[in-house]
Amino acid sequence: MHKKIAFIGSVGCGKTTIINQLSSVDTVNTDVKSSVDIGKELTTVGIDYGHVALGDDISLGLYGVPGQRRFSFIWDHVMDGLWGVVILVKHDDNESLSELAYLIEYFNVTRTTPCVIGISHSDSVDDDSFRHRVVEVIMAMNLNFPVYRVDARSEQSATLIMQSLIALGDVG
Ligand SMILES: Nc1nc2c(ncn2[C@@H]2O[C@H](COP(=O)(O)OP(=O)(O)O)[C@@H](O)[C@H]2O)c(=O)[nH]1
Ligand SMILES: [Mg+2]
Repeated sequence: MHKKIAFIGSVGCGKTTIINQLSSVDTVNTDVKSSVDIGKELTTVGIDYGHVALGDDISLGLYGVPGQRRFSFIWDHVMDGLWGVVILVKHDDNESLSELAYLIEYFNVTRTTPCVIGISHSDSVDDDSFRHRVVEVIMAMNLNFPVYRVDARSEQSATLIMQSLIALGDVG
């Protein structure tokens, strides 16, 4: 059984990083130099793809999609047959927070969708107030998902996200 998981979130929130961290095969990345200033040199124009095997019969396909709305035609491809969603929000980034509701709606995330939210770039932060703001956004949409502070570069965070998602989806 192959399950498709989308990694979504605004530019620079760590989608490419966490997929590289998780994937058991070499990932496919399509980062190129951005033509507009987005605060970092490389941006993903296509999708990132990674893969995780769970035992013999379940595999997870990890699809990272570009954060910018002008690439939403790629989101439509990834949405087809989607099983779960990981949303990354960059810590203390209001733009990233304001994209959250839009992405949840666009990707048709409902109460029954396995979904986990990670707040990235929060590794040196000791304050939970931004996380509470994220929780408020999803509760206002009548949704309730785990919201963790993560470091997308760390194996521990990546594993936490995937294990939560798998538990929510009751896989295995
Ligand atoms: N400190 C820190 N850096 C991160 C974290 N997540 C990503 N980064 C760094 O932020 C940059 C952008 O990450 P990237 O994965 O390309 O973001 P994407 O646009 O969502 O694919 C890279 O230099 C990452 O190493 C995090 O949780 N903490
Ligand atoms: Mg990327």
